[in-house]
Amino acid sequence: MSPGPPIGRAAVVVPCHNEARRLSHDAFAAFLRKAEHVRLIFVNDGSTDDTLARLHALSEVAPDRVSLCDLPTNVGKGEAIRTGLQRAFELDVEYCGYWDADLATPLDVILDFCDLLDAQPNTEVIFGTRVRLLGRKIERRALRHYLGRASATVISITLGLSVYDTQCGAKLFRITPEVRSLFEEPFVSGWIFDVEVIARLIHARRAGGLPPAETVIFEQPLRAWRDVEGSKIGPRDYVRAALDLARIHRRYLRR
Ligand SMILES: Nc1nc2c(ncn2[C@@H]2O[C@H](COP(=O)(O)OP(=O)(O)OP(=O)(O)O)[C@@H](O)[C@H]2O)c(=O)[nH]1
Ligand SMILES: [Mg+2]
Repeated sequence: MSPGPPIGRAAVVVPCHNEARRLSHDAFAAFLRKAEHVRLIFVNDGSTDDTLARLHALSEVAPDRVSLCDLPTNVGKGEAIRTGLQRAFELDVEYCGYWDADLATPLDVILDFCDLLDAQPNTEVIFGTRVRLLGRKIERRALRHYLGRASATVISITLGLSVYDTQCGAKLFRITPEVRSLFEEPFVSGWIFDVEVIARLIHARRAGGLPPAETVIFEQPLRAWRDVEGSKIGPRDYVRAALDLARIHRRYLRR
């Protein structure tokens, strides 16, 4: 018997660490009502505030389309997302991804990304990209913008890939064996695990003699993105990111 079309289009993981204050019940509820073919997988990552109670309330909006993973201790964003994606891979959906809980990128963009993957069969990965083009609404603090641009330049050189924005928390993947394999092993990096995902893709494609990573990654400039108060990223994360980048290079990219 043929398996038939998948029952859902996408399952999107939302990592949450102490997000009780920032989590917008109304925005998530409205999206769930509208996007009937999208499932949300919330991962509560050892929060010590009311995040879990807020997530339970949200799951009642659409119990069949909201999953909740509750991790007793904090494992960090990358590992939380990896845990959520393992759950996504078990679902009957075509696409999976992850989205920041602060909704810096509006949820509706998930639907645009689904349409892009539908229209571009060779694309495996869509990255939301914060480019301050005229006519877009990219509201980012100046310091974060310039630090972001400097980091992106160093990351691009290290990866040997001119990727504009690795750190935007809005990404969607086509579920293929290759994409699953990117999330099989724990990450060696922290905050810049997204860079490690790309490095794994580059490494796997080189090892398999496949066309390079840039043939399957598509960066999509966002129409709107806003800096939401309460970011957990601080100066120490930049230092750790530099060390992690060196580790990523040693592990996946040294020829
Ligand atoms: N699971 C988990 N998620 C985290 C952790 N730290 C941050 N996050 C999540 O990562 C997402 C983005 O967090 P932010 O603190 O806004 O950081 P950011 O978006 O990378 O950085 P900004 O550009 O400053 O917004 C949110 O969904 C957070 O809940 C963590 O330790 N564990
Ligand atoms: Mg944020």
